Amino acid sequence: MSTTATDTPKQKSHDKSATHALTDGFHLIIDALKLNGINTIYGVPGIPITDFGRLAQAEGMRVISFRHEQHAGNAAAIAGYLTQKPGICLTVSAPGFLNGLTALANATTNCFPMILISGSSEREIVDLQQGDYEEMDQLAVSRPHCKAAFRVLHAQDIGIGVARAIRAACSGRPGGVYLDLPAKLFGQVMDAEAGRRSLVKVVDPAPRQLPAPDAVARALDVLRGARRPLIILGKGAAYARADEDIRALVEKSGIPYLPMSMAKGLLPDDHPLSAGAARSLALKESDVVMMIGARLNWLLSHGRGKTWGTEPKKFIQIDIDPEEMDSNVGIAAPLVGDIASCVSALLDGMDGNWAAPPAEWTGAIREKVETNVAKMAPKLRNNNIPMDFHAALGALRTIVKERPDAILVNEGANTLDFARSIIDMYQPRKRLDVGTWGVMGIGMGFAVAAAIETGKPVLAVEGDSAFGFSGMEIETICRYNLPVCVVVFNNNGIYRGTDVNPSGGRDVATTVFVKDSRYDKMMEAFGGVGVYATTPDELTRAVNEAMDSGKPTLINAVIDENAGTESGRIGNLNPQSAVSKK
Ligand code: ADP
Ligand code: TPW
Ligand code: MG
Repeated sequence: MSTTATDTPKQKSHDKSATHALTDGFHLIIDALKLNGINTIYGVPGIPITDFGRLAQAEGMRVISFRHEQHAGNAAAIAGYLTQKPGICLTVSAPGFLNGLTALANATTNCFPMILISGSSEREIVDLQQGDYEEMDQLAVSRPHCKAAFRVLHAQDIGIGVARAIRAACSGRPGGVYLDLPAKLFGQVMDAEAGRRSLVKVVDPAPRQLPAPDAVARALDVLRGARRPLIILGKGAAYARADEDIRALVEKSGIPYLPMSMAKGLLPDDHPLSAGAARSLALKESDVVMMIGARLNWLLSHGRGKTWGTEPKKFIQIDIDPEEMDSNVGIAAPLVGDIASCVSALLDGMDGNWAAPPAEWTGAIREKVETNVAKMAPKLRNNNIPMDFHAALGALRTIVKERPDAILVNEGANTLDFARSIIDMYQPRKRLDVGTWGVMGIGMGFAVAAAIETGKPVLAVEGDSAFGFSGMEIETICRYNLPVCVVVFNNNGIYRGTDVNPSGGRDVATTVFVKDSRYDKMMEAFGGVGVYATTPDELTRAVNEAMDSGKPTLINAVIDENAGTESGRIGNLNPQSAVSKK
């Protein structure tokens, strides 16, 4: 017996008149997800998955509908990061799938576990390219952008298909998985009991991977020989949830540490061993660097060049992916395994009389931190009108200190770079940002999922351009009445609001927006609270009110349009024309 995807299968699934109970593709997918502890779906409805969303909701799942699949995908990706379970994004075929694919690729790049589930056209039509409604060979398109891609053609394979997707997303280096579900699959019917038996509960989806004892010994040897050691914590370390052991490792070893952006708060940023405010010195002068869940990619200048000084360095690297070793520079002591096991093995190997690094080194870092913090302090208290980044972020810094369990979402160029260095974090996994790609558009998707998955208040600090990529999702935030406070740093454009068209022609410059836009009114349009803030005091009051009330709020913070610099702190990456002057 077969049905079309638009039939409502409700009557069928529990058909009392049949000789035996039946189930179908819709219910098997839902049951397979629930069996594996997955209870939330982020998506956008439409053919052929509209009924799937309805039925999932009817079966008690949380189904969060977005205005655009990319933001549903970003929500799923960060849900994966926050929970260690793959976040699910559900889309329609071809264009919906492609919209979600950007987020899937971003999840894979950032090592977040996520599954993109898209409805698709039947293979018979796709493979002959006969022009179906929203036809595309989605499985082939997805492959280069994710860790694994699977298609399920028969209802009895749904259990194993979902299990493979979960296993692939979570085990080893986490990442994005694509699951292709052709329209006809949803309506396929089978015996309910056989269906139940076909489901697979994934046992131990991310098995521990113990490091080899000789690799641990080698790492400890290199560390013992260091005179100016440094630990770099990455978002892999935050993801791994080995918070206490990582703190113990830092404190027992007495080694200064540098948190990558999303690892901020793994240890509180005001910890005496934090080298956060002495980053340049720490990278340049260190002689041994232990990377924990961080890659030597562009964010660390590939481990070479001016940033790293002239002294030769030895690297110890802890990572679950063996191929990460030697990807940019030679690794003296590769430690392959899961971070919890590796860190615990290192702790075990540090005997009682482990010597702290020379005071000369830790003292130099401490001194630099204190000098830089003192230098920054007055800038954070300035009362310039319009506000500059420092004044506005000085206000937000205090709020985050007072509300350490709030989640900070952050994107933009100057808005990102300044916020990252100014706003201290105090708890793990509280800072969510543009990640490995420096991608704009994660803002509202991350904010929605952070609120849904954690129940904590969310503060999204957004450049006005960055906000625009996902701005329509404030309707989603209002619809689900989420405790999200969005602060738009409105400097009238990308980097600055002051550029002029070099030709003198009628169009405005490529980086400027409508002057003095009122983003706060967008929020009001959907029933949320909109606030227009021009001073640090107004900003402080409005954010505190939003965080206390939990009401969806958008604060348009007016920022000096002259205050920013091109590309924030990575202007050096812009290629320059050799023949024309800007
Ligand atoms: P950051 O951007 O913060 O520097 P990256 O995303 O570059 O961090 O690096 C994260 C690294 O962490 C990846 O190489 C990934 O393989 C690794 N990783 C993720 N989870 C674990 C884990 N549980 N154990 C070990 N390594 C992990
Ligand atoms: C998907 C390029 C990097 S930062 C940025 C863009 C467009 C916006 C900066 O302006 P904003 O911040 O947000 O107003 P501020 O404070 O400096 O004024 N498309 C994607 N990703 C990236 N990174 C870009 C474009 C970019
Ligand atoms: Mg801007």
